Amino acid sequence: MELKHRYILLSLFVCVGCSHRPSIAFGHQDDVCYGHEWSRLSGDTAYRSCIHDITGQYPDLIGFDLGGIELGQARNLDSVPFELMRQEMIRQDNRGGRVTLSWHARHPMTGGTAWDTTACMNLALDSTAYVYDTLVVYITRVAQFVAAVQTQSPIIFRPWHENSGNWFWWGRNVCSAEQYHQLWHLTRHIFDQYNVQVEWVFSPDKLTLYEDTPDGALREMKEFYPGDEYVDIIGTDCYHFGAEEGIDDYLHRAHRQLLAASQLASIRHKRLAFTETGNEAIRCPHWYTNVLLPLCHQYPIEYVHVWRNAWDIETHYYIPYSHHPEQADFIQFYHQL
Ligand code: BMA
Repeated sequence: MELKHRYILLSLFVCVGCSHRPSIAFGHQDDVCYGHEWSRLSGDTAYRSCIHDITGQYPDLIGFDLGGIELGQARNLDSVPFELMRQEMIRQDNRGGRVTLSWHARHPMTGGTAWDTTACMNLALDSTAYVYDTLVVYITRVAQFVAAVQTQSPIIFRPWHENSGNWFWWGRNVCSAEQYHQLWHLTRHIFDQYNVQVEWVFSPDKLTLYEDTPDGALREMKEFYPGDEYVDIIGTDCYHFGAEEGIDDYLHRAHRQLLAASQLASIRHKRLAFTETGNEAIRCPHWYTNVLLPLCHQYPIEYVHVWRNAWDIETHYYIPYSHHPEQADFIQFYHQL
């Protein structure tokens, strides 16, 4: 079936092809690379899309992750070949869809993964230290990759995400607000050198540094916000853990974070998005229509993005696959979003 899509243009989603799709775009990570129990990663499988499998439409937005490109690897941390990623970015753009890139970057000091929080940022950001050169090389490789992909719509680039958590080496426990700003400024500086035009997204996760009030959440958002000239879209990442018993906790965090993000976006005249969410294995029945849909309709978000359907981890999926019990609920959500 032909693509019905929407895309962001001058801060607005413009409806193309008379889609009956609603006004918030829906994104899915690695959507056309693999899905639950299938993959195109070895290069010999027919074209396929998780979203298309269940809706008959290609996704408005596809997310890819650059983790591994900084080392010059041919595949990312989830085995997606960068050449396949490049081709799919172009194909998505040609369909009129949008692309968002995240980056689970390796640690420039320890050589560990993005989740290595053993060292803090002092040396990485000290331009006289050798690790600074490593960080510059890492960012340069990302800039070169993005520069080489010529798209009509700008790529939505979401670096240094979930910084308010304590799980990444750019996270709050090992990277101060000042260092976090420096990291963004360096990234932007290198992108500018290569004349890479992207839409920059700032997307913290939980906001627990200050008191559990709207003011506390906004204060933390503001403190780590890299600055108006570095950001186009303000968003947040927030996951629902478990089944029904997790609803209250999820809604509490999601409202807290989306409210802070929307307030900051409004103050700074930026766009708003729900940059990552999901309920792994959709353990909560009717999660899409009962939990996510009302949430999305309460904030002026441009898009909502959910994580990947892994081909090799039985329970690591975020949208239903064909004949999954939640398929009908998802389709209803998809058309009402
Ligand atoms: C995580 C999981 C991991 C994956 C990483 C980067 O949330 O999906 O399996 O390696 O994202 O995509």
